[in-house]
Amino acid sequence: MKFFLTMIFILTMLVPTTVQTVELDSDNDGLSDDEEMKYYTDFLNSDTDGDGFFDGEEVKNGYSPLAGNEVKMSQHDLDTDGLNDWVEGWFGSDRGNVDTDGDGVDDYREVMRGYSPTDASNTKRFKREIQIDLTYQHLYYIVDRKLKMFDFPVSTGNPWTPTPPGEYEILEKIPVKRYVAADYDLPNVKWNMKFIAKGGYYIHGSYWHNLYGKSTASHGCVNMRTEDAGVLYEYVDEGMKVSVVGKTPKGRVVGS
Ligand SMILES: [Ca+2]
Ligand SMILES: [Ca+2]
Ligand SMILES: [Ca+2]
Ligand SMILES: [Ca+2]
Repeated sequence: MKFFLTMIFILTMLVPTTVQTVELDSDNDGLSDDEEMKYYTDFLNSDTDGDGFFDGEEVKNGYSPLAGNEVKMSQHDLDTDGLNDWVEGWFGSDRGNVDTDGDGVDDYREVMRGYSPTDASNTKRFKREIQIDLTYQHLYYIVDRKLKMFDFPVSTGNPWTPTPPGEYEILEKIPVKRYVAADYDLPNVKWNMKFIAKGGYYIHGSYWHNLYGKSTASHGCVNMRTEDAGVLYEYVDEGMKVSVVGKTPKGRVVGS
């Protein structure tokens, strides 16, 4: 019996006791001291930016605790690396360091190319896709399924030569191309990204109109401002998914 009780005693000693961790919030503003480090706020000042709202309250409602009144996290970029403070939170990167994982590539560039900004081994990848919205005549560059990292106005195919809705992928990238048909000859067209083989449908820069985001304009290709196409071209890889959604406006103009 004595042996038995001793065994129970020893076993009881081996069971770990639950440790209650209380996160320290020195200035009692709703953000723990640890969290204040992540937001670069003052852990001894409940209202770091002095706009009348507590740091914790601002963060909870999506506002920047650093940038004064009415500035959202998504409108503030502490380290000016191109990823706003909200997106840095999404990826868990350091809001005050342009190269969180120290692999020599900026957080922004990593995210835009589908790499994790917090993983120097670069084994973790994020999905990227291009979505072309015929209804609104816009093109989105989407990272990690949800984040619209780019939103460019475009002009897709006219109602009589529409860009066909569907799921495609980038087949080829060509820096400069000449488009020739019976009724047009367009040389020096920059930043061409082929996405439908049959018929030769491309996303490309265009210099002969300024209807982007307002009206359709093409024989089926997706026209962009040349500078926008150049920015997109930099991050697009062959094999990247392209989805064409929505409906071509019946009367060319958005909303018609
Ligand atoms: Ca605090
Ligand atoms: Ca504040
Ligand atoms: Ca940033
Ligand atoms: Ca990096």
